[in-house]
Amino acid sequence: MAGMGGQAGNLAQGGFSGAGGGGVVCAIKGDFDGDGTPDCATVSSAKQLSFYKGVGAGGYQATAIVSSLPCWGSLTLPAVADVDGDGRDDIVQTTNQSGLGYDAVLFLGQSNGTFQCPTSESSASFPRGFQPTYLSVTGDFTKDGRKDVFFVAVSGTMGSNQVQWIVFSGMTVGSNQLRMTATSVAFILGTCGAANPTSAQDLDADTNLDVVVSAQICGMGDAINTPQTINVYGNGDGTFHCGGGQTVSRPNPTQQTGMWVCQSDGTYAASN
Ligand SMILES: [Ca+2]
Ligand SMILES: [Ca+2]
Ligand SMILES: [Ca+2]
Repeated sequence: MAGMGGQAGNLAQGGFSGAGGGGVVCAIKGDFDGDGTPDCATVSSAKQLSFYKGVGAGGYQATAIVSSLPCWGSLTLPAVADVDGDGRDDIVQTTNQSGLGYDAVLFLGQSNGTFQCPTSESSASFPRGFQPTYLSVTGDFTKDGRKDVFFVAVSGTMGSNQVQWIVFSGMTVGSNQLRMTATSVAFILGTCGAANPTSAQDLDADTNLDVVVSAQICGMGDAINTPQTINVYGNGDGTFHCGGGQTVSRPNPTQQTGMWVCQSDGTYAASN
């Protein structure tokens, strides 16, 4: 570890972020080897994923176990969850490196601290023409006992930005493949709009996991309106419905004024 400089004990600092005077903060945290103690993963500029085994109390072994990641370039805001159900946390990362659209890639945590990389570039794809927004939340949205990853996807086309709720689910233990479930949402955010999930919880106590989304709708002159909270209610199979007559603002000026109003069938409809 020569050249790392200055750290004491068994706290690894190479590759960690947020060290500014208050101790180290792990960039990607999860129990990747399944021993019950949180571990840390980092990615180097050489496209190698490093695993720092957790030793408890927020510490990590200083010596990394390095995986070879021939199909990956970077990890940005990855989701961490045990999506294949083997008791070890995994990493789900979105990417557009195929050039054909946005994909999700699944890296399976292994008991020896390495990660199993997909043999093909993609584990699953977003609907063509749609791209994920920045954040994700995890939880068992399909009620099969395995955690899934929820994204908001937008079309990104000029003047519209249609919205879909996207869930990626694991297939079987040890499989790098994901199943994508999309729910089309009958409203748009406007060109400058944005939306991200902020938490997963059972909002309506029907045992199906729901999602709270924070959305910003385009206002006049492409100004961003005040963020609004959208409750996204799970159907237990990876799809979702709206509820409670909830309304979502329509962007100006392209869609005029008015709201999208949740109908009794769980879909939104425009109302002037
Ligand atoms: Ca661990
Ligand atoms: Ca796993
Ligand atoms: Ca699930």
